[in-house]
Amino acid sequence: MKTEQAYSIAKEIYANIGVDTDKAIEKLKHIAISVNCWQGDDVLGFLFRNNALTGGIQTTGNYPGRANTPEELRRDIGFAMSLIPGRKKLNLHSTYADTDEKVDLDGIEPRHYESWVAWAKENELGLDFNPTCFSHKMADSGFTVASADKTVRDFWIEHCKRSRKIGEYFGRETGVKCVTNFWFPDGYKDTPIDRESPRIRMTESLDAIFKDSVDEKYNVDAIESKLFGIGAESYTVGSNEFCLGYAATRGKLLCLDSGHFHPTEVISDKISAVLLFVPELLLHVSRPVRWDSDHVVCFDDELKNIAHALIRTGLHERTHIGLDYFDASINRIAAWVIGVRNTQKALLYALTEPTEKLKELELQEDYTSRLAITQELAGYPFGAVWDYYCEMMGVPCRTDWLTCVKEYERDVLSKR
Ligand code: RNT
Ligand code: ZN
Repeated sequence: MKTEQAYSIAKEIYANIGVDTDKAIEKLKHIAISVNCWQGDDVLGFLFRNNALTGGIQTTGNYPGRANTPEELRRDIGFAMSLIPGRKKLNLHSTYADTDEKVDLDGIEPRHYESWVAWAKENELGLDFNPTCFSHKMADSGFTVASADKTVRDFWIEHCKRSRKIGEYFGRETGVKCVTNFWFPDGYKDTPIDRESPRIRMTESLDAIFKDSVDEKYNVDAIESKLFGIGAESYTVGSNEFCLGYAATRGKLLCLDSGHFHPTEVISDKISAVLLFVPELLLHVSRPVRWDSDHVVCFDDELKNIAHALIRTGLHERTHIGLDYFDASINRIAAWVIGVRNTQKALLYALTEPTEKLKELELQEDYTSRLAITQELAGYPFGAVWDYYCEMMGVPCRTDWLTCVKEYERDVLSKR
């Protein structure tokens, strides 16, 4: 059956429960997803190509075809994006600077990212940014801005200050506000005696980083929390409570990474709680498997719950959705396409729910109907709406994109 025919039947089925699928599609079109550049080269970046990945994060696998230069990475991301419908942003780490100059992290400037800005403009993309407080000799002690060593702290403060300026430059140039996200790996492998001093130092460093004002029209800052890292199992300075408290008292965005929470703790329930206290939220959508393993985002229950938490009460309007994973065991382009398309699918799934009706039932304490309807909805022809959306946006339907990725692997990746 033709995609359009299937859609018109699906549209009618949804109309019967008061859901306008055309409207759902129209909304989805405008929700941007920020694509993690680091999936393309296993978080190596270009400034210090030979540095090992540190900071308690890890890429596993050695699938062939990794991008080795900014040009290769742009080509790969551009190709992946051609298979993904709707609005996108590109999320860069500072180490992805594209320059021949020998520059360290405390010396980065907007000009080192000019090629990315030109490329973003050409492709009508917004840009997001991240200081890179890991994979560097100044982070080898396991501490950056919370270090007891002032020289170390000052180095990272300078790096972070410059990162915000680069974010501001991105926003001004692209016309799309940049979110600069601050994540610090600081922590101890074994149980510390003093859990307070590093947190005091991190607070002071953050205040120093944010002292200069940056035009909020162009750049906003987010703070990302974490529970533990590899080699930092016992104590992480930037815990959830620390970051939430900091963001709430300083008017910063909070970044919730779905990979960072205890296996029985999920972020979908945190969204409505924290947005009462911080102005906006940044998500790092990921998939933890037993630890913060950064598996490719799947269309699973938690992803659907995250989408529901955003869409049902309109909180997506105060949330920036970014992805954060790095899987080197499968085709890296497929990894991008699968993760972004799944995220969009989950949003569409939430957009095709008769939410108002369900809210009413909830207030009437008709929990039987609430459960019955949500369970029946799982069997609705949602796939037909998604396929129709892909077709109208001019990107491949269903698994057709995989054929394109296989061709690209044969013609481009396998020759690297
Ligand atoms: C690490 C954080 C952080 C990184 C990226 C590369 O635990 O999730 O966001 O994954 O910045
Ligand atoms: Zn993250």
